Amino acid sequence: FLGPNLSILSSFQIKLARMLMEEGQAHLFTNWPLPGDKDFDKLRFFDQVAKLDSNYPGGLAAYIRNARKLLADSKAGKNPFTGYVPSVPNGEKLIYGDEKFMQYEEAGAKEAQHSAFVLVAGGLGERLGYSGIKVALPSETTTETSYLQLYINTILALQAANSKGRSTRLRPIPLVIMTSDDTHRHTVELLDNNKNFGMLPDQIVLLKQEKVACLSDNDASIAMDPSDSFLIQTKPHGHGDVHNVLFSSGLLSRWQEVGVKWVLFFQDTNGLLFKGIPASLGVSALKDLDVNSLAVNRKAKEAIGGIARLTQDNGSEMVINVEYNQLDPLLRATGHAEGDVNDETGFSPFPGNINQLVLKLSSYTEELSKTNGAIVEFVNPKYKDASKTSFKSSTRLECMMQDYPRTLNSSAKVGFTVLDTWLAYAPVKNNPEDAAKVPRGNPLHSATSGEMAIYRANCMILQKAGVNIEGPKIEIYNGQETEVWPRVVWSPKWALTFCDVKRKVKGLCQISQKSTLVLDGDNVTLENLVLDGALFIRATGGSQVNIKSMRVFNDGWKITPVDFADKSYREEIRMRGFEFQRLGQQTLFFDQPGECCVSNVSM
Ligand code: UPG
Repeated sequence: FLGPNLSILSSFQIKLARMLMEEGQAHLFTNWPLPGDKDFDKLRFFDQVAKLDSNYPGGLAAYIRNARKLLADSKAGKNPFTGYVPSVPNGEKLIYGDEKFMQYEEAGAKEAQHSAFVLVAGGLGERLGYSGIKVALPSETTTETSYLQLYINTILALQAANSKGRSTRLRPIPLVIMTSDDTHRHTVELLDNNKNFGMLPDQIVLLKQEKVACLSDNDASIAMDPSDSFLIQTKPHGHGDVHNVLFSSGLLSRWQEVGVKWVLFFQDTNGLLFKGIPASLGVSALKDLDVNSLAVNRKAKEAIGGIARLTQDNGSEMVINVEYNQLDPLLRATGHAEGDVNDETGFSPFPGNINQLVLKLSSYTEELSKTNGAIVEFVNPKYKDASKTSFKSSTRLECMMQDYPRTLNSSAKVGFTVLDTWLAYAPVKNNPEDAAKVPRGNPLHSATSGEMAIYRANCMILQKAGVNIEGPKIEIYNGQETEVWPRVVWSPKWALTFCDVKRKVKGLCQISQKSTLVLDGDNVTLENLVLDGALFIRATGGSQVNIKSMRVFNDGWKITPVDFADKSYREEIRMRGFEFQRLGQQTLFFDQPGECCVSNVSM
């Protein structure tokens, strides 16, 4: 079939060509020019085939076969959950700040030292439409801490908390970031320009996911790029790639050797994510779970997956995420005529998957060794018509990281932990225009709501610790109605758990609505602080600061609206619809070791 072209190919390339022929891909070679003509392009083609082959568990042949099967199922109208009946599963529901919560937090904060963290950050964030990478966005604009910096600061703070009082240095907690062609270079630059935000160079590993071949028909014929007849068209395979890239990197076995027990997966923009992690890790550890998915209450039909128990006729069952577009039809098809609806609590009975997973490393490694890093995939072709014989545009296989438990056998301990939404989940996914259209009462998931959620969570935590906080104002930014609480931000060094907060806030503290409070440093305690304005406290270099009976009054940082369309503002500000006007502030900076008490001061 390649005729005289065989002479320009290596034996490996000939093997790849044979494989493609055997897998029904002869169309790729029709009209290949004679040797001497476009030889460089032909080799370029085989380089790409070799890459696609090596990046997929089982190689390109396995990809084509899996695609053919999934395309046939899709044509026949079989969904992955055909034959399963959904019901509401039992999981651990935590109430922030109660005894049980604090026990789990204490256990989890310690377990963090035996964990590895994995951030999936290969997504383009098309719905958000931000021109940069999402992890570089400020999580809030009071301190301008980016998401990546916040995540790294928190992991370092967990490490520091575990090292306290020990004579030997503990092993650095590893962080893996999965990038893609769309995000890799910018992620490297962000880390380089900021000296890894304080992490050691070998503490962070970047693993890049690769795209997969596009398919043009139900026979899984590989599609060529319309603008380059020697380039296979490719598209992202989804965040589920994280399991394959981790498995192939060899990191899992290295982690096991050095005593890592848990792997925590998380996503690119959730400023609250680490607030629920210690307690959830505690749940995994104390219940010895193989899989623990973090979840929040979810409005029916909200665009986050629902966690459901799925039972088959033969009694076998699994607890798994069912994507929001599948849950409603599945319920309707199994006797729930109304589909996914809110119950008397005002939420769907199926908790919302926030895609933060805690996996037990030993069983995770064992399972991926069986599958060679592969997890369950799906295909979602857009058909031209009801005959389902041709597609509007090429398709490809996809996979989602939360589908990992689908191949586990029934003896695996798969659970989930439900946390309060205000505490644990505020992603930034929607652009201002789309967020403004979200029906009232449903989460906006915009840069505006993502930032305001951080202030709200911190205020609510302080309230639970006994601080008197003036309630929020309702304001509209970028057409989105939002609760504006006092802008309270603390660095992870100041507090990682509710216990930390309770230890550091004493007496009668009061914070007015117009206030901004930023706390940075692991040894700052507040006692009888009255704040009506902006106050920044930073303690470094071993200083131990006790603020006692301090009253701070100034004009503070005023929030002023910014129009999304006003290009005179930078994008990060425009997209949230407000900025701070710094009218007045008090800054206290301590950098000398030893105790320092600020008492009976009014400023
Ligand atoms: N991502 C990758 N590679 C990809 C695609 C995405 O790394 O090929 C990353 C992305 O950067 C982000 C994460 O994966 O960090 C999730 O992507 P996103 O587009 O935000 O996810 P959704 O499609 O909104 O949904 C996921 C889960 C869903 C869950 C929701 C919670 O599929 O079940 O409810 O996240 O935020």
